[in-house]
Amino acid sequence: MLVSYIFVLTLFVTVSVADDSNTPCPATWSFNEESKTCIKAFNDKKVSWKKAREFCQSNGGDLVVIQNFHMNEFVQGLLSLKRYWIGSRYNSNTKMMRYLDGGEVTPSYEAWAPRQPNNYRRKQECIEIIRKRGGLWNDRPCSRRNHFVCEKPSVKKEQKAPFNFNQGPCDQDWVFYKEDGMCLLYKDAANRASSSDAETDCLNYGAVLVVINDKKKEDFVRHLAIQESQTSQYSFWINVMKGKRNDGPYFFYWGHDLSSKHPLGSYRPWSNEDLQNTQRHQDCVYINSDSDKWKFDFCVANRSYSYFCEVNA
Ligand SMILES: [Ca+2]
Repeated sequence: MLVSYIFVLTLFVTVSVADDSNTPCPATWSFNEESKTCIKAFNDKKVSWKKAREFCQSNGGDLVVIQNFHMNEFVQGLLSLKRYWIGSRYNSNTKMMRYLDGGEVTPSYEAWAPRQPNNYRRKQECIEIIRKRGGLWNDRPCSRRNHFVCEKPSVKKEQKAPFNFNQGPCDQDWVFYKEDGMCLLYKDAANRASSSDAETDCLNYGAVLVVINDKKKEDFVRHLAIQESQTSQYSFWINVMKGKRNDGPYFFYWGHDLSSKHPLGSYRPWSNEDLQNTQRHQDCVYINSDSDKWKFDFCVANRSYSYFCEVNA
């Protein structure tokens, strides 16, 4: 009886915590309940359909694919200007919709404005949503410039589940990583800095940039970044440096102090294409949120990422 009571209580608390969490989208993106994705209308640039798509992809998503009436209403509600590219194309000859994955199908949902799609001058294949026409669609030449609507995956709740982040013996705002007895401080996107400045900032706490010596710690830190930043775009510096002695081969070591030269452990999931480009003077290392790889970048200059400081508990 006691056991089941505890179970129910635990379940209740877990659900409450999940419901209390913020939207699973970055601050300026809107969560769509039906698609379970984050959606944003970009108002500050007008570009071709292809360029719009590239921009969305560089933000970890793609142009929005509107699947049904409710989603179309939702997207329309995000618009403040006249015309926006969306992520489907339409072939007026075959009456087929081409989606972003390249598949052509008879559309299951369409919201054409009156007398559209008209494939005017036979050059209109991309689809725009028009705010003043109640969110109805028009086919338009892909090379024309429009504002656009991007969509990207939400931060999945289950990504947060495996770890229990708590302060432990650490100071306020720091999170305890029990496995190696470290306290971690997250410096979010608002505090992004070059690797050198990040290192200096950590030194002010008597700390260093976070050391990632195995997959478990990397997972912990990634999930902490996702939770704290509320985004799936969370690249951050780690405490790895690339060095070179005279004309010798490149080597990698912990810490920014070349004299310390603690060699790296065996866990070093480099991006292969990066390893082949070690001549680029990109001597600092960050964890890229778009892949599970470590990548190189310049230590100074204007390369800014989030970062974690860490110090012994
Ligand atoms: Ca048209």
